[in-house]
Amino acid sequence: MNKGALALLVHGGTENWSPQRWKSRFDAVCEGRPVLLLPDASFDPAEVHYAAVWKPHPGELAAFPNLRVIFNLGAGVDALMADRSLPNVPLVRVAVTDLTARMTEYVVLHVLMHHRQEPYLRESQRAKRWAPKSQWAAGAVTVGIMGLGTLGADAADVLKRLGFRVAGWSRNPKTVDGIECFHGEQQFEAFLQRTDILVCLLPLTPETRHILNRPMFEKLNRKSPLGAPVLINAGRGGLQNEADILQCLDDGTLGGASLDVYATEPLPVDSPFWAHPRVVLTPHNAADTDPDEISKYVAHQIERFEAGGALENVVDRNRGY
Ligand code: NDP
Ligand code: OXD
Repeated sequence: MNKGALALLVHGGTENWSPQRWKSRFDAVCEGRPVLLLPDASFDPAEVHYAAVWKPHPGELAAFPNLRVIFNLGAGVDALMADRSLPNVPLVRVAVTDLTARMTEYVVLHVLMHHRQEPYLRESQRAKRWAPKSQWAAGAVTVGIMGLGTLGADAADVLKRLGFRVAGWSRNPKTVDGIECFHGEQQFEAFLQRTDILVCLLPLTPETRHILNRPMFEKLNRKSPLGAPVLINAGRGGLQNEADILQCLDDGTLGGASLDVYATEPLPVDSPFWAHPRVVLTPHNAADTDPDEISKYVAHQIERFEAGGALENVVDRNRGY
């Protein structure tokens, strides 16, 4: 019997999201199953049982009448949730140790960069100025992580082991050894008040859109050795009010920001973020999804599903993540 086809829709545009690269990895792991790279493959839409997608265009997935499962090739599903015609089949997201480790690398790199005054030290190097400022210990700084899910929890654990005080904020109550846990709107302010470096690893949902804004930046702790609080956002651009971030950097409400995600991607060339002296900018590559790892992850999930097993990491469509 023919295996139901897997349609591959990848509209990322950057090197890691080269459609051909993903197609060759899926071909290698989907033995006996046709892998159709859209939009070019010629096929009967009724053959498609599975879709593996990154930023599909709204309406694209509704074209498959026999679709059984949608696999998002990343962790965040906001682009899919915005598609009103999204077929009502299970939507699986990425939650694997490879991606988690990559994000933890990014978070640790940027927390350390601000904690160890790297922007100042690089500036001193360029000016050939031998002028070290005194350095405080990690234990003098509280890192507050918004989103204590797959990614936030791992980053919190590693930061804790580096000696930082770590607080986390989630939707539901949590208990994590060595992490001060806060949840919900009621505990948001208490979480912000003790946070010196704010790391955002939230999903973008109607509840979290523009949550990173001036009134919340003003509640962050201003009495740490850093002088002014720092923002690190690797969640989604839609979480941040970009005009507020720029104004808060300029008036000292924020001392610095590491940004990986933006309201418009690619970031337009005329964005003030590119040249801002207190912004450390990366092009949405905090944690790439690796085609080798993720094609295997999807192929295993399909095999298990066809053998009657349960899918893992299915998105709760009511919550939006
Ligand atoms: P998870 O779903 O595992 O975790 C999400 C966390 O956010 C949970 O702790 C959840 O709370 C919390 N949360 C959600 N909504 C709210 C809310 N309204 N108030 C308070 N807390 C809330 O997601 P991941 O950790 O896997 O990924 C997080 C995000 O990171 C992705 O959605 C994606 O946008 C982004 N990402 C960015 C990448 C990049 O390269 N820049 C790469 C990969 C992901 P609770 O635990 O109570 O449910
Ligand atoms: C993701 C991403 O959501 O890379 O996985 O942004």
